[in-house]
Amino acid sequence: MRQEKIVPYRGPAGGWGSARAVAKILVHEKGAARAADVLANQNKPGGMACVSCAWAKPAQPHALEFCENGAKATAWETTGKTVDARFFAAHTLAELRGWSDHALEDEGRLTEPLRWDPERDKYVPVDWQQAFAEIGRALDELEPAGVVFYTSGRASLETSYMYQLLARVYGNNNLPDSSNMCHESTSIALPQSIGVPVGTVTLEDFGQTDCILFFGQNVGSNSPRMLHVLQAARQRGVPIITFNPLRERGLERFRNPQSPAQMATGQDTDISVQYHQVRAGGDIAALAGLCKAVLEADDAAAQAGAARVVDTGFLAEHTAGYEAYLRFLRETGWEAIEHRSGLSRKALQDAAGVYAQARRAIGIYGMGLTQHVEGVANVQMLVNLLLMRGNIGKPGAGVCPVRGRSNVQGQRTVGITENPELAPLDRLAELYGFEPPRSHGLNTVATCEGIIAGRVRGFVGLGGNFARAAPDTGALEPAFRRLELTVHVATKLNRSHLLPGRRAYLLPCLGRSEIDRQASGAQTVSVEDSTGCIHASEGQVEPIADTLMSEPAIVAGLAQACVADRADVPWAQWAGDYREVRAAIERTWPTVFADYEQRMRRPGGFPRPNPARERRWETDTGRANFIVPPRLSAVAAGTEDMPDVLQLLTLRSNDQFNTTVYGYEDRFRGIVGTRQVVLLNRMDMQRMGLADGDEVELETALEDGRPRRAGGLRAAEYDVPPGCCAGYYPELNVLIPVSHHARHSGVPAAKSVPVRVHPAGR
Ligand SMILES: Nc1nc2c(c(=O)[nH]1)N[C@H]1C(S)=C(S)[C@@H](COP(=O)(O)OP(=O)(O)OC[C@H]3O[C@@H](n4cnc5c(=O)[nH]c(N)nc54)[C@H](O)[C@@H]3O)O[C@H]1N2
Ligand SMILES: Nc1nc2c(c(=O)[nH]1)N[C@H]1C(S)=C(S)[C@@H](COP(=O)(O)OP(=O)(O)OC[C@H]3O[C@@H](n4cnc5c(=O)[nH]c(N)nc54)[C@H](O)[C@@H]3O)O[C@H]1N2
Ligand SMILES: [Mo]
Repeated sequence: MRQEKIVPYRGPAGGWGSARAVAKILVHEKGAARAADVLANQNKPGGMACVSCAWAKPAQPHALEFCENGAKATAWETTGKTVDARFFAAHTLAELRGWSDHALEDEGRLTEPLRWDPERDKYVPVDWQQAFAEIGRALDELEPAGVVFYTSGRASLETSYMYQLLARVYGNNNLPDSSNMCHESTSIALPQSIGVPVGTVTLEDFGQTDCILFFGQNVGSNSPRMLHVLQAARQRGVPIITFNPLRERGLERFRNPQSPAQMATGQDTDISVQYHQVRAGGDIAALAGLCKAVLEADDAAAQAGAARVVDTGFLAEHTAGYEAYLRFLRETGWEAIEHRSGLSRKALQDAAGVYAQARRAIGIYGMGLTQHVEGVANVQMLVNLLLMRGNIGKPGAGVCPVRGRSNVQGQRTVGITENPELAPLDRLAELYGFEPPRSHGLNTVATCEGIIAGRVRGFVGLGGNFARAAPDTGALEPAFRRLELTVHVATKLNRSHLLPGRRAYLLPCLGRSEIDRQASGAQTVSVEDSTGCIHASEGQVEPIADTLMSEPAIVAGLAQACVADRADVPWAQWAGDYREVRAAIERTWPTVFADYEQRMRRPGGFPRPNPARERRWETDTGRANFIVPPRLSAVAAGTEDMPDVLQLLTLRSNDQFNTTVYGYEDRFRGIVGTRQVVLLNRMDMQRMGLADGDEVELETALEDGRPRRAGGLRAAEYDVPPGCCAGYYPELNVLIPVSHHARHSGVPAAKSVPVRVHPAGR
């Protein structure tokens, strides 16, 4: 039994706790030497681009350019532990389905290609070529419209390019990806507002900014290397203002583990100068309040004949829709703003006052904005605030979505999308002599619906843990088992692999940390970071088993087995030399990838073109658009004011990477030994007659005829705003209906799930 403990953590982010956590996982994974070889060059030229988060890799790296969680991710991948045929001979899938996410992956790296034997309910070894041939035949028998090709945002640009081409030659645009559960709200919101699908901030901007606004991103756990630029900004006196329902430690205080002085003296850097505990889904209102306060200050300045607070020159020359937006601000009362945001007028005016004094400001955000029913409007409201003072397209300013998986942004750049309008289909037709499908494909939500309804018959997954990361896992898991074909390419065993279709294959691949030798020698791959810079990445250690194949080789193997004669694609040649794939990518997008092979090796990589940075607006109006939000709340309409309903936000701990649970120490939140918790406000607990430690059950408060419940949870009093509660992802995904997702982007609304809390047994 693990010891469970929930006590407030008083230390900083970073510090000795961070150093100890790294040491602990290196020992646990029995691969410390392998990990050390990778870590020495992690995120540096000639090294490996970290497989954890997508934060920028600086041209001048620190001596150790990795963080606690980057080290964990590397140790996880370079582990000395392996699972082979013996393991699978000993366990049925039914038995393994009873294991925890942690226990499954903790067995170590997958080493042999496997096929499910339905008679014995076990995975048995299969020869690689045999597996490809069988999968090829199975795909051939299925209707292309009913097969999906999922990717999790880790696969390289080279693999992703080959994979989208495989899907399109096979005959569909069914390319759901992890981005559909993540920053898709960004990819929909930003093109409408500023004409680019990505952020406009680079690392240099952090050195020139005067103010940083932080919305719903947990930097201390999810992008810790970013703490270095934040610390440097704080040391220059730059104010950081945070909006987050939880008081996340990385946003409060940081002790740099790489600074001997800070470590020895125990001196921390305060990160946020103001911390506003906005209600879950309250950001549209909070941002409306900030904009309204800026407008009121501007009105006063205009009346007094003083310098204006808004950037009138920028507004006139570069924006559209400002008049309508002003009307919206004037019509929206402070009372509604306070009620919906949970923040006082005074608090919002204080924050706006700091913002209004800064000449250059950056707006950073993460899942706290994107994963709501009005996630797209959330992002557009942040842009509205920035536009009022001309904070887009000048040094030291801009919008900064912090992407999740290490190449999730890049996958879209090379054609992983279900939207045919975003893919260069004509160019693909011309280059490879086939007729690409023109109809819209399935995104993640449509894939879930299709699997549950039985319309989707085949699932091919390039990485990830779809059945666990997606919403409505209670309905999705049994539906997965009714599929005709499931194929997973993976490094470690996870729950999705235990839900076999009638025919099921599990194909083990090399990790990015491993040396990838092909016909032309050791290969390099490339990835795009959160700031739009494209970098080379090289494997550093010998593969854990010589039976593994690389992801490009597996994609080529699948393609040759089922679509070889349908297009003029040199699959085998590409798998033998990834420079050829890069040349093909460059031919497909000559401007973005000009001189790809040389430029990706430059320290800091090379930036993709970003017109908004230069104030060229590729929008419908040719200008940056102010967009009025449809409502003042981002949560599901009608659930805002239901008396017994709380808005549940699902969280990552500091000891997990998405569905990969490294351990049970959410150190910065002081939650140890358990993930089965619901964090509740003291007032809500009193109202419901709950005591700290009581066992409770959560029930989804959206009616569609299907009850959704999660039990065995421990109620814990915690500093969350009244009306909100929090618990862990993926355990609570059973509570999220597939239909509960962001409008326009389809991102599951995992940060505001309306729930009721029931004491156990009631
Ligand atoms: N170590 C580690 N690193 C990771 C990951 C990981 O799991 N582990 N995952 C990677 C991936 S794929 C992603 S997408 C990113 C995710 O990184 P983040 O974007 O940080 O995502 P989360 O941790 O889900 O939640 C973000 C924060 O949003 C806050 N929040 C919740 N609801 C609201 C709201 O309504 N308004 C506001 N303002 N804030 C809110 C939460 O309290 C939390 O602090 O991290 C990446 N990096
Ligand atoms: N409730 C709730 N749900 C969420 C979220 C949330 O905040 N709340 N967050 C969403 C977000 S932001 C995301 S990005 C998704 C994540 O969804 P996914 O990307 O699908 O899930 P991961 O847990 O990141 O996938 C882990 C698996 O990837 C495989 N893997 C690891 N490395 C490699 C590799 O190099 N190659 C291959 N082929 N496989 C590899 C391993 O087998 C491992 O088990 O979840 C989403 N779901
Ligand atoms: Mo993500």
